[in-house]
Amino acid sequence: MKPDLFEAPDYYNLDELLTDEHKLVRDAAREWVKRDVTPIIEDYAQKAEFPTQIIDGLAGIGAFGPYIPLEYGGAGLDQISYGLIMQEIERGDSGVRSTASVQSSLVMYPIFKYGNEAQRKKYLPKLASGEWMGCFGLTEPDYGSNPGGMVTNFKDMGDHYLLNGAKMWISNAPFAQVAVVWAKNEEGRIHGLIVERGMEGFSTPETHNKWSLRASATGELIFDNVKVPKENLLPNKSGLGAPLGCLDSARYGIAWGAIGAAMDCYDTALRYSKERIQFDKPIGQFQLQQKKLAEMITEITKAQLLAWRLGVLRNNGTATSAQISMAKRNNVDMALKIAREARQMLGGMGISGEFSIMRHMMNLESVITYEGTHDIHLLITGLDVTGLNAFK
Ligand code: TGC
Ligand code: FAD
Repeated sequence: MKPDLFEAPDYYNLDELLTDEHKLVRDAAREWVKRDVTPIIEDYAQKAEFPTQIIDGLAGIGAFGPYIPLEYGGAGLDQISYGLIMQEIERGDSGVRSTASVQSSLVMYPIFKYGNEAQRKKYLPKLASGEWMGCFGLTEPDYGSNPGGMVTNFKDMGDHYLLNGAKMWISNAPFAQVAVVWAKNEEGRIHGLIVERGMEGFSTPETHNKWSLRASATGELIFDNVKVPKENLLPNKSGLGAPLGCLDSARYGIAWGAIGAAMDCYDTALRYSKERIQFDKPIGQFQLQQKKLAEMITEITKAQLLAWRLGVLRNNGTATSAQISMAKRNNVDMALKIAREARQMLGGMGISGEFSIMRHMMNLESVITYEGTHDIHLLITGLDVTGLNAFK
């Protein structure tokens, strides 16, 4: 891996829209990624292993529960700071951002929002410090885009619940101590349950042979007559809207994160275009390469504006789920297209682990699929503007 010379593009002086706190938080995350993530991440991606040694650093930059109040161990920051942290982490690697997204928005958020005070006090501080890692089980082998059809279920046995079923494609599953699991009760109503490693009948086999998000651990969650204590049910919200509410928060973070991956690809291609000589000229002097770079910086700038405005709406508490879908869809697609173009600009070197581009490109194939596929988010926008539901 080459030295990390990353310089963040800010074509429209968007820093002027940020507060001093935003910039402080962003710069701390940027420095940490340069020091502790980019020097090692290619090796971990190559060997398909999550670098557990970065967990303390992620906690240190406030990546675990950035917007969770300080009294529960969170960083007590606003939504734009949260977005900027995700952007910087994904500049390093989407898989590392996945680990942070899941911990914050899919594990800490539901415990904070739908849990009771005892659950908040028991789990949130340990999750914020990284002492415990969490995962989120919604997707099942036969229910991905349509999670409402899930078959994982629990029965009331008087003094405990009995949980049966299986989840797949679960980020952090192989090492998580805590799983927030969505399952149906006997009336078919979806509830969240906190399942802990060590409960009898609960296992988390790892998913191997991924060509994407290789530095993130993915696995299954298997529940074979797991006895879950009654106090582990999240009491304050049920129905499909409960897990989908968590996804709103995670999808928002991804809209920012994707900008980080795109910025890294653009910055790498820009630098390469000035250094690589062909036909006695830097390749950046050829109009075809300039077109690619000009389009990349235009799309990054548009995505930055979209994410910033969405952050303002989130801070005001007025962002709709459909607005979040639009930003997730647009920004991930933008990043994936930039990664593909940037890879071509590096020629043969574009496929090498000497540079980050191919890794970003492969990672983004997962990012455009998880948290709602590109198609699903388009249909959410379609429903929002027409009032006509393509899912029913
Ligand atoms: P539908 O009938 O539309 O809605 C059911 C109930 O949910 C409410 N709702 C929402 N609530 C909060 N936030 C949202 N975004 C919401 N969207 C819908 C809705 O109002 C309704 O409430 P109520 O009270 O009337 O019951 O549901 P549907 O079955 O038609 O499905 C809609 C659809 C397709 C949009 C939804 O199911 C969907 O988003 N599917 C995509 C599934 C998905 O995103 N899975 C992600 C799994 S987690 C993951 O990928 C983590 S990767 C993490 C990482 O590594 O970073
Ligand atoms: P399907 O739902 O089977 O979709 C297949 C294709 O059909 C897609 O192109 C889709 O867009 C299309 N399609 C589906 N429905 C429609 C429709 N109505 N109209 C038009 N086209 C449609 N899940 C979790 O719960 N927790 C996690 O931590 C998690 N982490 C993940 C990590 C990775 C690396 C990956 C790859 C996935 C992860 N997921 C996780 C699962 C992810 O959310 C699902 O893969 C995703 O929601 C899509 O579901 P599916 O794979 O079953 O695809």
